[in-house]
Amino acid sequence: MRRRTGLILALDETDPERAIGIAEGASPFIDAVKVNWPLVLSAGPEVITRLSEISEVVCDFKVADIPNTARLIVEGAVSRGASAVIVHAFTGRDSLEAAVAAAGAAEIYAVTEMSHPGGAEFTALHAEEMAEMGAECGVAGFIAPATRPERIAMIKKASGGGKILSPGAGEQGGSASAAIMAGADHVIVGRSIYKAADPRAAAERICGEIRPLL
Ligand code: NUP
Repeated sequence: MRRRTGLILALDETDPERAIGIAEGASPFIDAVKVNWPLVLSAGPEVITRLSEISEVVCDFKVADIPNTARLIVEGAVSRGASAVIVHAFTGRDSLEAAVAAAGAAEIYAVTEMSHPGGAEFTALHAEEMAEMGAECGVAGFIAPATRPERIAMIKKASGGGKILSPGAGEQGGSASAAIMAGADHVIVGRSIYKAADPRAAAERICGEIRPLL
């Protein structure tokens, strides 16, 4: 994924036409749109292709499955136009390797620990090992929490400098600029943009906040 603005829009808006409109308005200020199950379940997987005509698309499917199923999901996302797919690292080396092989020229990002408080309960205890293992499997990078910026620095270091996409700024309490300063390459922001009265202006404001820090 190219870094131009440092901002990824998490498009969890479930009205398909509204979602497309928000992506179009925000497109000058974002590096990619991230789609998750809420939008894909309401709009159908074709929304991936439609959005890929506006911006790069990251499919946040948090794949957590056996290698064969991981391969099928990644192939389905990439064939519809995704530039990147998010998988869980806790599934282990064989599933990660299958995802990376299935992605071809697209990128795989692995979740080591999630940004919500529950993310610190179990997965954070093994995040460092998962980052080392993910780097050995050839993932492009990791998802690390803007709610705990010190963990961004730790995951980046443990992975040997892998790219970091960081959710948790805004509604979850984290700060986009603190995440970038801790080593995130891109911040992922959802509700603070798509629920704003003027989503385009919200994207422009966050972009203006982080761009000077890149
Ligand atoms: O650890 C994670 N935290 C997180 O919030 C991993 C994620 N993929 N996400 C996703 O990022 C979450 O599912 C949502 O799509 C987005 C954050 O949205 P918001 O809290 O900015 O609205």
